Amino acid sequence: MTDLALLRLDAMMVISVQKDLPHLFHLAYLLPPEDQGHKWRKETFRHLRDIPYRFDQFIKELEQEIEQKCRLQAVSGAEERAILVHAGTKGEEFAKRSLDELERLAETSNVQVVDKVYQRIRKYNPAHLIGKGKLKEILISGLYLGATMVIFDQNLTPVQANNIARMMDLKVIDRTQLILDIFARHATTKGGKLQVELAQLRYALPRLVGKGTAMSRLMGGIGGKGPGETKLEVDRRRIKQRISSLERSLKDLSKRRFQRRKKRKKDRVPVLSIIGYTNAGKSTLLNRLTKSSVLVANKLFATLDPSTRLLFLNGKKILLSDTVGFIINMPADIKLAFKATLEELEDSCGFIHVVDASSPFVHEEIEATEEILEEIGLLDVKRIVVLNKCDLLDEEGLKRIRRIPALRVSAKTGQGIRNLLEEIEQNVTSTSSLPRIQVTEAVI
Ligand SMILES: Nc1nc2c(ncn2[C@@H]2O[C@H](COP(=O)(O)OP(=O)(O)OP(=O)(O)O)[C@@H](O)[C@H]2O)c(=O)[nH]1
Ligand SMILES: [Mg+2]
Repeated sequence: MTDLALLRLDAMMVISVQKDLPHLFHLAYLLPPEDQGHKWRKETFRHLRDIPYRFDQFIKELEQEIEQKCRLQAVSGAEERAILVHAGTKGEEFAKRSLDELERLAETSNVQVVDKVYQRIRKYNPAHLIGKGKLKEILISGLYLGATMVIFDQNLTPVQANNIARMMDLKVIDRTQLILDIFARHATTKGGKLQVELAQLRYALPRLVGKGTAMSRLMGGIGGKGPGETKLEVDRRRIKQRISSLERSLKDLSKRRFQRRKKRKKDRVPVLSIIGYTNAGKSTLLNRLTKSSVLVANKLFATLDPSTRLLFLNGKKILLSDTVGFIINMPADIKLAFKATLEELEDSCGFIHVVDASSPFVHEEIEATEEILEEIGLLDVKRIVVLNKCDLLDEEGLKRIRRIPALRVSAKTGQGIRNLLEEIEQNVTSTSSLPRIQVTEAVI
């Protein structure tokens, strides 16, 4: 069946032979895509004359039907067409949510999603994550839908990634690589770019097993972006050298940031960091509070480089710092790309935790943010929780957030901002006099 798909054959026939004579005729062909249906059919006949089709006509009709059902409107500007795959243990609702988020991530990276596949599994297969049968199915529907890549919601080990890429004949990436790709697109400062490149190379290194096609399929990135085809064709040694040199440059930058923060500390200007789930409206809130114009976009991970703005509150100076958003299942390798943000967080006397009140997953998003804070040891930092986008709430939304103890605001309309400013003022007065964390030099 894989050959049928990979070799672009209309049909295949296997004739078994017994005592030098044809015995059975097995005919296999691909079926037009149906939602839950089978992707292929196999029929067995005793005699050739039993085959009830006129072959040329049969194939022509089949091809027409396949083409009709597959004709998807290509999204203009999309660089790739991808099938998303979630293989999980947590049930359908979780999978659906996670796939929706993966789709938003893909779209942010200019990838058109042509299909989403969910497979419930009890145990991950160490060699290729999910069963070979399912992979073949994905491969065939990829062919139908003109997919150019498969994106796995689960992170793949180097072994899994290589095996799957070999089987698929399509580009194969995972969630981490997708997020790193977005980071690479969105980073603007020198430091941000270096950090993302370092994270990409560290992720790529154990996955480079040779110079075969499997490698370029794994490493090509989206539309050839990412670490870049040529860069990845250099051998492991050169990558390792590049990693060391990136680490050195980043250390220098980190030192400089450290000096800047030390000075800030000396000036005793308190820093409040605006944190929260990606796309919650952190940058919009920063702009609203400080009348500035930091980039705002309806995209995941629009902000990648922390930017700091000064806020005057009744003559008092406060620094507000915009940060990179968090996401559920933040892969460990991504955290490297967050270095500057993490340093900024460690230095803050408090956080403004912005929550998208209009998200159907508002509770999960709060939880994800708190989990990450706990992981990086900053859960005890004083937080002002702000439910943003309240202008978008309908009745159901209002019900959902009823019990969340937080300020209700809209960074867009300005609703509730006065209350927030008061809250900030009170908090900063009570905390800024006791610097929370000793500034220490960060090590990469
Ligand atoms: N309706 C409404 N939209 C908002 C509000 N605040 C932000 N938005 C929109 O939400 C989207 C994301 O806003 P950003 O400020 O970029 O969000 P962010 O949290 O900085 O996102 P990242 O930097 O990508 O993590 C943009 O399209 C904003 O216009 C609000 O109060 N109401
Ligand atoms: Mg932002």
